Parts: sequence; structure tokens; C-alpha cells
Amino acid sequence: MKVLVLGGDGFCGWPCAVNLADAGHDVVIVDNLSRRKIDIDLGVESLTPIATIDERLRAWEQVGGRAMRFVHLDIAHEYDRLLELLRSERPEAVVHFAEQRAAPYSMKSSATKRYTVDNNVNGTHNLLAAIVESGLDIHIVHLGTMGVYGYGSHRGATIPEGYLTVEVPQPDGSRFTEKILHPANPGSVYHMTKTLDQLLFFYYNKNDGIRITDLHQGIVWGTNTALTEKDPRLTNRFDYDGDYGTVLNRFLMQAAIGYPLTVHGTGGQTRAFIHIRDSVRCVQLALENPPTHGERVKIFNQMTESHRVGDLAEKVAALTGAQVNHLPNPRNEAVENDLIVDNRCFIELGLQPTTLDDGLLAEVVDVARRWADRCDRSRIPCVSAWTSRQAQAIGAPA
Ligand code: NAD
Ligand code: USQ
Repeated sequence: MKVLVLGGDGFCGWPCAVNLADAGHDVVIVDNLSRRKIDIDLGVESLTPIATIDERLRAWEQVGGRAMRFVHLDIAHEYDRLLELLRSERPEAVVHFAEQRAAPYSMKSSATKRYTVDNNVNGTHNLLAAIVESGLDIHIVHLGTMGVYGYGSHRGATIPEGYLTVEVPQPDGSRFTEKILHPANPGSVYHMTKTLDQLLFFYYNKNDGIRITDLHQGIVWGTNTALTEKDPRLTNRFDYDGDYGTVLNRFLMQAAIGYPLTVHGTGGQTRAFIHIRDSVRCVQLALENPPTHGERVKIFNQMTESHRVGDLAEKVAALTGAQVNHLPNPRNEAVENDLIVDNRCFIELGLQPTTLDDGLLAEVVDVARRWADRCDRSRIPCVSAWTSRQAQAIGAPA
């Protein structure tokens, strides 16, 4: 099938594009390379050395991969070019990764808050409007986040796959039941943009019948897939800095360089996780199992296991001998939460999860230790504070 991969130069998008090409799909990567520019602006680099997009595509063909094309386009601000691309390529599906994805970056300043909302909401809306204007029947597979459900208010209840069945009381005392979108409870401006995406999808699905799968993904860990390991020029990025590094990959890198693991607060925050290999597989499963015409937005919880942040640190420490450091939390978030998640849709489609216990140590040895000398220790601390209260606690400028 012809597939446009929006954001296909990024951490989740690149291995996904390669995997889809390998599975025989005709892939066009669309990206404005904004993630690489943000690295330059922040003065940080991926722990792994990453090739340019042109080098990546050349290397992919040299290892025998099915050729992919690249279009440099900003989906949030180049609507006419996006529409023209849809009209000329006539894809059957679009995988949408093209958003600013870091919560701490989104909370750095009013400029980064505004950029995140402008980029993410406009990009998603432009895609929806362009599909309607093109008149084409295109399935959107969007990368959303587990964070739309919020943390700390479920009191032991299982988080369903997108929809909650509620009972609504009537004036006569009777009740009717209805499936509604699970209430949104974002924890950062970034997460808020994903809850806004959900409403855009709900509306365009209802009004225009666009077929959409929204993948509520947990925190992705790991770096490479078997395909991106085929050549050093195919290597995926590994973010470790205080804005873009996510918790488990940060702990792995910190252990590799002998830096005490940076647990925020008590470490009682529980989050959902998925390995990059499984993330890539889930996107393929979602693409190859589209919703039928007239079906409401299909929502999958794309995660394989939940862990408390403090437990993750202990696990990494036990494997590596690293020290664990409890720091004041720069984020305004629940100190502790439980997290029980229904993820049966992907399991029923045949996903066989890579668990932390399967791959953790290999990841430390193969990637983090290998590139440890590329780490800039000064960029490890998380200095983006959610409010002036947290800024004061961590001693950062408000
Ligand atoms: P990333 O920043 O590495 O990749 C995003 C890519 O999109 C980048 O290459 C960037 O240049 C591109 N992009 C951004 N705005 C664009 C625009 N306006 N036009 C064209 N291209 C644009 O992020 P990632 O980790 O690969 O995340 C991809 C998606 O998955 C995001 O939507 C994110 O919210 C979601 N997600 C990521 C994780 C995770 O742990 N990394 C977890 C859950 C969900
Ligand atoms: N944390 C630490 N120490 C650190 C870094 C983070 O204790 O050094 C804590 C944070 O305070 C938070 C938790 O770990 O409680 C997760 O933080 P994170 O940066 O790993 O993840 P998050 O900000 O939620 O964002 C990441 C991705 C985002 C995606 C989201 C999925 O960057 O794109 O949407 O994970 S989820 O968390 O399921 O919402």
C-alpha cells in the first residue's frame, strides 16, 4: 500500500518507515526536520550519531531495502503543498508522527508552549482538512499518548481503550448508557495538544467519515530495531537530555556513564512503556487492520507494561550498580498513581511484547555504554519547571 509517514525522520517514525518499506509498502517520508533544528537550538545531540535523512535513505537502498522517498514539508504551515502531495501521491494511508513530542520542552516558556500548540494542533487539523478537500479515502494512523487519560484519578479502575461506558441519569429517574471518549486529563501543554487532537478526530470522523486509528502510546524505550541495526547510517536517535530524554532511556544512559539516576520525587509515578520494536510492529498492525467505513475512531492503548519510576531506577541500579538519586520534581504531577491499562486490541492482533526483562541489559551494553563518550553531562538535569512553585523547588529561573 502507498503510505505517507509524517514525521518519518524522528525517533518513532524512522524505524517505522523502514519497517513498512521492508514489509513491501510504498513509503514516502514527510518531515520538516524541526526535531534536528530543536537539537541545534538546545545545543544537544542524540547520544547515537545519526545520519542525515539523505544518507539514511541511500544506506537503506544499499542494504537492499525498498526505496523510500523524502518530502521536506511543514504540515502545520504549508497547507497547499500538503494538499497537493495528497492529490499527487493518492496514499491509501497516512501515519502521523509529526508533532512536538516532549512535555518538558512544551513547558519551558510561553514561546515553547505556543509553538507546541501551533505546530501540533494546526498540523493535525491541516491533515484532516486536506483529506476532506482531496476527496480521497485515506486511513489516518495517529500517534497519540497514554497521557490523555491523566494519572492519579483512576483509583484502581482499568483504563479502557479510548471509550468509557457511562450511565446518564434522566429527569424521570431512569438511566441510559453511552460510550463516550474517556475524559481528557492532560499533564502538560504537550499532552493537552494530544487531547485536542482527539476532539479533531472525533469531529472529522463524525462529520466527514474519515477513517482514523488513534494509538495511545506509552513511553517508548530502546533504540534500534533489527532493520535499523543493519548499517550504522540507519541508526536511530537516542535522546537523553533533560527536555527530550524519556525516563527509562535516561536511566540506562545515566547508568552507563556512572551518573546517579535522576528520580523525580518519590518515584511513585507509574507510567506505561513499550519497546521501539513493538511500537513499530503496532503501527504496522494498525495500518493493516483499518477501521471499516462508518466506524467511529478506533483507539488502541499502545503499551505493553506499566512500572513505577522508582522501581525502574531500582531495576537499572540492580543490573548496573548505579546509584539512585531522588530529586525535587520539576513537574506538577501526582506524587503517586496506579495505572492499570487494557491493551487487549494489540494482543488480540498478535503482538508479542518485548518486556523490560528481555531487553534491558542488552540495551545498556550495546547502546548507552558504546556511545557514553558522546554524552554532555551538563545537559542531563531537567530544568524545565511546570510552575513557579516547581522552579523554586529545583532552583531554576521561573
Ligand atoms: P520526534 O520528535 O523524534 O519525531 C517527530 C518528527 O516529526 C520529527 O522528525 C520532526 O522533525 C517531525 N515534525 C514535527 N513537526 C512537524 C511538522 N509541522 N511538519 C513536518 N514534520 C514535523 O518524536 P517521536 O518520539 O518520534 O514521536 C513521534 C510521535 O509519537 C509524536 O506524535 C509523539 O507525541 C508520539 N509518542 C512518542 C512517544 C515517545 O516515547 N517517544 C510516546 C508516545 C507517543
Ligand atoms: N522522570 C523522572 N526522572 C527523569 C525523567 C522523568 O523521574 O529523569 C519522570 C517524570 O517526572 C514522569 C515520568 O518519569 O513522571 C515520565 O516522564 P518521561 O519524560 O519519560 O515521559 P513523558 O513526559 O510522559 O513523555 C513521554 C514522551 C511523550 C509521550 C509520553 C507517553 O516524550 O511523547 O506522549 O511519554 S505517556 O507518558 O504515556 O503519556
